[in-house]
Amino acid sequence: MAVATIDKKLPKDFLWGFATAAFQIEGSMAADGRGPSIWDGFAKLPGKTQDGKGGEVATDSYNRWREDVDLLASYGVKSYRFSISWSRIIPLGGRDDPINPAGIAWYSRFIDELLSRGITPFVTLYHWDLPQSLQDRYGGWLNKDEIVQDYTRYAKVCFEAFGDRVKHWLTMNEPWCVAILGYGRGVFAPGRSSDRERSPEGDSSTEPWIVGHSVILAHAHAVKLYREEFKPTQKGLVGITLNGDWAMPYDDSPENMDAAQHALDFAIGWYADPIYLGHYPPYMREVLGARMPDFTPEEWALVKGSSDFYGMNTYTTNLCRAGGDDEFQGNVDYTFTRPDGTQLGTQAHCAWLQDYPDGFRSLLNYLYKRYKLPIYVTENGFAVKGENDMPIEQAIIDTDRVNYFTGTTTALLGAIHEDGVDVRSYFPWSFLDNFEWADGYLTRFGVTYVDYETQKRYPKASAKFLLKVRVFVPNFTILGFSVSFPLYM
Ligand code: GBH
Repeated sequence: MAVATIDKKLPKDFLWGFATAAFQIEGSMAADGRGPSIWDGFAKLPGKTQDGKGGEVATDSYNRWREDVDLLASYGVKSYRFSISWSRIIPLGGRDDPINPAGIAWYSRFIDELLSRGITPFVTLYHWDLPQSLQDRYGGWLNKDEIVQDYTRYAKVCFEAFGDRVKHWLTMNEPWCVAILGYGRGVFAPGRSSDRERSPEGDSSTEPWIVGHSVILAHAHAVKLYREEFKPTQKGLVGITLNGDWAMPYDDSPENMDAAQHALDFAIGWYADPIYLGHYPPYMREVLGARMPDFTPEEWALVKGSSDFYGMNTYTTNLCRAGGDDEFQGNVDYTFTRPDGTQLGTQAHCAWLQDYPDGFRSLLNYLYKRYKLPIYVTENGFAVKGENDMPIEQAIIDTDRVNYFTGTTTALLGAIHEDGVDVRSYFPWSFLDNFEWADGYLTRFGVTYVDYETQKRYPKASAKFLLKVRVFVPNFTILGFSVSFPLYM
């Protein structure tokens, strides 16, 4: 590990804090006039979540918001990334549907509370919880013309209501997941897929690409609106955040070197190339042909340059081998097992996640070189294997997560100070253990342990690691346990 970088701190105006999303923490699905979202019903269908549980209670943050802000403040964060629930603001979702003043009032008060504690709100407009009524009326993201207008109106209502205080906006969280997991694999709401055991309808060969297309356009229209009508007075930044993990060739054979780039094209380039460079990755067109919807020249003009920064969510690194028939990964095979049989890193609770900090640094370099914009890291995190089965006092000594964050923050400092990458924020996922989508509550990503019986919050050892990176606190105590970070001593 690059120990030499640890005497350098994060830049002074660097935004760091923790991230969450509305559906994963709020609960109170019927409170104050909220309308249903596509995740409300989907999570309750048999077999959709591992524990059969949905978002009814989650971490009860709709009620416990004061306590949550107190806890955030105690962690010393500068910023907090959260999302707004569309169906709390416009319960039926559509451009002619009524606005819900109670929903606006809730977020408004929450934002005021953050600001009064010196915490900068970093707001996601769409983190997967589409109003159910838009799905029912016209198929949600499948219907480009309708959804673009409805989403843009929702964004407008938010800019109007909160933009005097919110200066960092994310239009969308991880459109790859919206399209591929929602309409390809069918594991996320609305759960459409060609797999008839999973879904009564859907076409995984066409729908994900249509959905991705709609998401890009909706994003671009909202950004245009912000820049024209709000930015001149509100002076904020607006962008999109994309998921994407580093792709490393399995070995140095030419086909596996190509495979790594193909993986990046399908995971990241699908969205980032249009938005930052103004074209689709040629390899995607080659694989998808006419299934890839194109933009008109007017649309291309709107899409290109439609993000003020690169929003980066990243968790792991995949070793990439040519071949396989997983089109959603660009027909690239992923593994964590090196040719010599060793593992890339520490295995997380989720099969898709291993700890590999060098990959985080490589990805930062790749994105900065290719897209040439400041990078905001808006998610990064780790779920400790078996954490949910441990007694609380053991779970909160989350050594694998501390190691993970030690690695990524060291890589972050290296990228900033040694490689010259312009990184402006770092938001570990997540502030709290929460509703982990198809995993239900069995997978815990939080730096705060949530006891779902009592809703009591317990800071884990990882909770204050960033404060340490910033000011080098030698060690600290949580619930009577002394926690130390050897790397920084
Ligand atoms: C983030 O996605 C989400 O933004 C956040 O809401 C979530 O809680 C957090 O991660 C932790 O999971 O094996 O084909 O199903 C992370 C990006 C991309 C990671 C898809 C899991 C699984 C691919 N995710 N990936 S697949």
